[in-house]
Amino acid sequence: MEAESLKSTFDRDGFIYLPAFLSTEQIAEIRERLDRFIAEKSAALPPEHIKYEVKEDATTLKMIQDLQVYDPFFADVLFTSTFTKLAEELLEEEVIGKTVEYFNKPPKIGKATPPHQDGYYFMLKPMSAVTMWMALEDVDAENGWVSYVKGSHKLGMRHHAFTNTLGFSQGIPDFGIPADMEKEVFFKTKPGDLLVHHALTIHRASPNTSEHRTRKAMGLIYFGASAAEDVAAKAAYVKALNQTGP
Ligand SMILES: O=C(O)CCC(=O)C(=O)O
Repeated sequence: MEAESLKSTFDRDGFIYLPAFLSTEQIAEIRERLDRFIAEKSAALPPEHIKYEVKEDATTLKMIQDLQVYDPFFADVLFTSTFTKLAEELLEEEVIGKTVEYFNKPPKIGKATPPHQDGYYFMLKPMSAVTMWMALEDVDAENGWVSYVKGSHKLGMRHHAFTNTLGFSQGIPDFGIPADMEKEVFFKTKPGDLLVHHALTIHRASPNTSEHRTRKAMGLIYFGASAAEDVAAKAAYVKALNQTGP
């Protein structure tokens, strides 16, 4: 897809789907680096950067955040890559790479990702930010595919409330109204396929109901250089957190 039409699709739908954005070899390298990172470094990570479906059970690893802080390979992926260039094209400004994440949904117990808008966590003004989601293996309805509500980025921020999902503490409680369901698009992805969404696009992911398949993906977040912290939104969020308790 030409840069021009990528941008117009992104503006219209709030997301783009780029099949085979990375080659089989590139995905094999990322997976190998991740496996090595998990084997050698994950035990020493602070709890805010690593989460398990079952506490202290390493076989149920669900999420690692800020990989770029701990491993120069992932710093390169975030800062000096085609991902950065793509983020700049979509946001039409310089971008700041914020984080590289690893998402897994372990077989049978990998929970659904609640419907949410990343911007609710980001709290930016203007809301100039994109999230990228790269499939590291086959992902479909059985093991936790990602879905987007087409055009939802144009409708502002929906009400969010606390969820019980570790790593995704905020969700849209009234998700599921006809306007959501009619516009929801699910993505069956192969290793190397890339999804990119705007910070206001409503999205979620299904649970992993398979017996044996994992569901591995890499996430990247970029903020536009113009995006500043929305101090009022942040203060309201912190107040809500304090009222609800830990
Ligand atoms: O992989 C998932 O389950 C969800 C990822 C997600 O919410 C995101 O990339 O913003």
